Amino acid sequence: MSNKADRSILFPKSRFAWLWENMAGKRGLFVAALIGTVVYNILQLVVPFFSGKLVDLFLSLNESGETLSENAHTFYFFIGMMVGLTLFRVIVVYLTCMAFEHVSQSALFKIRNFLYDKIQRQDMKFYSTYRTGDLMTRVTGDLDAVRHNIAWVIRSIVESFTLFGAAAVYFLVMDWKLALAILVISPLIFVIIFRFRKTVAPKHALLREKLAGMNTYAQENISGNRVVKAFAREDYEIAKFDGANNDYAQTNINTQYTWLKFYPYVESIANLMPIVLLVIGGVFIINGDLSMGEYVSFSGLIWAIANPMRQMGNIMNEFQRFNAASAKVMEIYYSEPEIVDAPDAISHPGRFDGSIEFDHVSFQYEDGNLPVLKDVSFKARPGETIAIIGETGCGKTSLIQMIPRFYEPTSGHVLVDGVDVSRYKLEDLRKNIGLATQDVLLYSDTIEGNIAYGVSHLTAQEVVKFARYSAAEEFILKMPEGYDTIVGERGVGLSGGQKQRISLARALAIEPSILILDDTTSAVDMETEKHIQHSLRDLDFKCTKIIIAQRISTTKFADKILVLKDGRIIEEGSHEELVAKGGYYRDLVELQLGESVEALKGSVNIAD
Ligand code: DUT
Ligand code: MG
Repeated sequence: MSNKADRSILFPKSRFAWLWENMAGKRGLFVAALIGTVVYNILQLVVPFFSGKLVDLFLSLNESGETLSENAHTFYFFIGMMVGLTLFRVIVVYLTCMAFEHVSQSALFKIRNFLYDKIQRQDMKFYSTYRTGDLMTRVTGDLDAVRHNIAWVIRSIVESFTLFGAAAVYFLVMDWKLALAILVISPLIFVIIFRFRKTVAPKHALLREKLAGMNTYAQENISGNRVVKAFAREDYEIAKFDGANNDYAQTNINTQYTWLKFYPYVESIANLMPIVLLVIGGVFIINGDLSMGEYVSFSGLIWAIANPMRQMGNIMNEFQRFNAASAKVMEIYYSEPEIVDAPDAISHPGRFDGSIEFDHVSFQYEDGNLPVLKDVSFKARPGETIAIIGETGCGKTSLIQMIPRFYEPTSGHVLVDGVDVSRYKLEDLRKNIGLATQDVLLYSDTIEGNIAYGVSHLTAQEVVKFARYSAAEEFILKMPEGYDTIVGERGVGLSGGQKQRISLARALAIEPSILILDDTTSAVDMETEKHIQHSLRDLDFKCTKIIIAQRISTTKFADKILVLKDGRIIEEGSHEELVAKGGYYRDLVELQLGESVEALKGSVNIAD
């Protein structure tokens, strides 16, 4: 919480400078809309002005004994002005509304695209920091509060100040003594509004957190629906969401009620004005200091002083909502991924040879308190297959994530083709690495589209080739529409092993110089796995393979096996060497193959 507050201080621009920046291209229109707002609010004063003139005209007729028809042109002039200017005002109001809407939508569009771009380009740390529901809130609700600020809040502020200012000037010009008597009350409003702002600001910040929390619940539940169903926890989840929803509603009510505490004071002050006018204005008329017409103008305009004051609470409320929301949006807007291209990054558009070296690599997650990798060193020559094995949580996934530079070592270096990976352009490096992750995610697309994800120009024959490599062809052809079958959100409709095979085909399809498979065959049967092993050895492109596996049948054929324990390499060598050595790996072989060590020794021909 505190570091987020710190971050808001670090924004390189103020909120309004930021809005202005994002109005680029529409700034002229925005300024025109602001001027329009000033104009139509000044015009609001015109009708009461001419009513006053009319009243004075009638009264002067009474006194001079002239008839209205003798003064018809003045009468029609006043009426004509009132009608004409009112029509003009309506047109200006219409155009300004359109302009504000246009500018705000355009800024919204711009910021939203920018944010999406930003989010796409973030590093792994970002994704483990921000919850999906929270990010979704930022690009939807928060952004709408920002838009609302342009379309309504800024406009209302200008409107209120113009009305108030114009009315005040008009009053002062007409009769400064009466004007002062009325206006002297208004500064009180600012004291109240200021206190209101202090009370309501933290409530809006809280409200915004509650909204994000509720969205996170909803998002997690909807994407995790299968777990909910499996554990028959629907009622529990519904209750949990109800709780969050209720909490949000209560906070919302509480925030809205805040104004109610201040409202009576503001309303009393606003209502005091007509009374002052009545009393003091009456005295002025009696003394002959004020004409009846002027009195009518005054009373016809008293709302122009009182309403902006009443409106202040609303505006302040919305402004605080904007404040809370814009801080959230700007936090993402100005966030920078830590893992980026070095200023003098090496361009390497072609293939890599594929040699990999870990040079005393240690690593710890920023939010973790224990090192995950400790002094890991090994080498893979181009085209070699390295298998990594080790108990769950020992750091296998963390290790391979250093190669495409998803994370950076806390100390030590990861080298590809003899160059530290941090020296390459990220895109060049990653384009050369085919990765099938442990947690398979398929897009809502056809099977063909999923396989060709990394290479959009892949031909149908090539898609089939890679599906064959990954032993996926057989089941794909059995699907209702073969390669054109749409696999649903997160691959619903496919078995775990089927998803893994599509993910393997997707990784192979980019013909990477380095192929990384993180437990990719864990869910396929032995027979299928054998097929995959076979094709991996006979790929028609050269490729270094790093294979994380739990099965001896997978690791057996590797050029080198690394046994990882608690982030350290405890054994390293070929299958035969490790079996002969007798350690963790041999125990594992025994466990999995159920053979005696003696028999094993015989089968692999290792002389003691
Ligand atoms: N860890 C974190 N933060 C993360 C990911 C992992 O602190 O974002 C911790 C959990 C674990 C250690 O790092 O204690 C190693 O995790 P890793 O995922 O590398 O383990 P693994 O060997 O891949 O385990 P598994 O076989 O279960 O996939
Ligand atoms: Mg893992």
